[in-house]
Amino acid sequence: MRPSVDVIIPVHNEAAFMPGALHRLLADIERVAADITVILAENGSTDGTGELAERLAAGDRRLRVLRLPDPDYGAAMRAGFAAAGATWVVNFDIDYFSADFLTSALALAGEADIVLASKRAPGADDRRALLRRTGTLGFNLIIRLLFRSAVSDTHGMKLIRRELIDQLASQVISTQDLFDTELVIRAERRGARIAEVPATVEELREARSSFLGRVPRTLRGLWKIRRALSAEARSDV
Ligand SMILES: Nc1nc2c(ncn2[C@@H]2O[C@H](COP(=O)(O)OP(=O)(O)O)[C@@H](O)[C@H]2O)c(=O)[nH]1
Ligand SMILES: [Mg+2]
Repeated sequence: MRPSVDVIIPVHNEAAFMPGALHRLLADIERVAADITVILAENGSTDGTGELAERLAAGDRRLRVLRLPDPDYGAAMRAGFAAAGATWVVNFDIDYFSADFLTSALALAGEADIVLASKRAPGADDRRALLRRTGTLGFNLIIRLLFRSAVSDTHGMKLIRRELIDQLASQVISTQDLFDTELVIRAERRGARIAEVPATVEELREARSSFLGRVPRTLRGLWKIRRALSAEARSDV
């Protein structure tokens, strides 16, 4: 039987990039042996992304759109996961997705609750600039130290069993891009079965946020996650 998969893509001010990217994505996923619905989770766009997404979805049964008022990556992801009804959910960015990842991840589905696309696993091919690759390495070392995480990359595409995401998504306190990392850390703490597949990463466009500008915000966010997890551990005993 073909597995069912809901692909959640957060989108914010993507009116220029989204139509071409979606066209490619929808063509690529035809090759995947699964019943796939794409859920665009838009919030807070000021460039008409939400209206455009709704127009595109009106002409395509594989597409759904969720819209929320305020720009917030984490809130969009949470809403997307809550709306998912398929056995598996996967999260892609509009500028970073891969049908091949989905195929490899589904092949591991019998033995995993969550499959991560890793930019650092053996066999990965990370074609981004040196600064970004170094940032990914440094970030992962911090995650390992702060949270005793054993995975090689928490940030990127992932396939998650829906029962697991149903339990986890509402617990995640992080907004913005740390949402992904906190989700993976929480999955590890629960003893979820985690698998990694090596990813090929080629940026389809320049990163929109400044790398160095993100560092202090990221460190503050990680500290907040750590405090929250410690407080939860104390209230459990
Ligand atoms: N819904 C929603 N999506 C967002 C928000 N910020 C970023 N995104 C989406 O998240 C994905 C990754 O964002 P991007 O700007 O490429 O981040 P970067 O690659 O980390 O610089 C893209 O699909 C964006 O449209 C937000 O505030 N709300
Ligand atoms: Mg990007």
